[in-house]
Amino acid sequence: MSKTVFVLNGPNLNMLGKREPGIYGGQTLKDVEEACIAAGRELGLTIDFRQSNHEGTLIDWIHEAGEKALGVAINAGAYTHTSIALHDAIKAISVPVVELHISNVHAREEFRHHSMIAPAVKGVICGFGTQSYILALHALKSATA
Ligand code: CA2
Repeated sequence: MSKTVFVLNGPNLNMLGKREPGIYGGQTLKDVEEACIAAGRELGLTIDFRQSNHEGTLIDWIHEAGEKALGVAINAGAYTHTSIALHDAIKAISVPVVELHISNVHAREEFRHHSMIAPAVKGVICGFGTQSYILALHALKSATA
């Protein structure tokens, strides 16, 4: 059985650590990737970490994960709040998907309070800074044990 977990990142997350450190912290996406790989090693998971600014690419990767991954942790960025297509892609695969956010979206603007993908995922983690990624990996590990 595959031990690979896809960690997918949506639009603008390539800017992490370069802008808005007050909201998203000072770590770059590369730092987050390294932390996920290290946590994955502890959990016995291989991490396939990716980022795209394009909705269709994220959808292709979700389909790919459905074929070859144990599960998916996804920070869909602003597509979280808009994308029926991402919702449908998650519904189309049978491996568990954990939605995650660095910030507490519920403590921010009203338009961030609703997630289009939340009804399609196993569970949601938000508000723990970049530690949300590590918590999502732990959640996936227990969801697949
Ligand atoms: O808190 C999160 O992880 C979000 O998914 C981040 C998204 C936002 O649209 C969601 O509502 C919550 C934004 C990602 C953009 O990241 C940036 C990082 C640094 C500078 C600019 C953007």
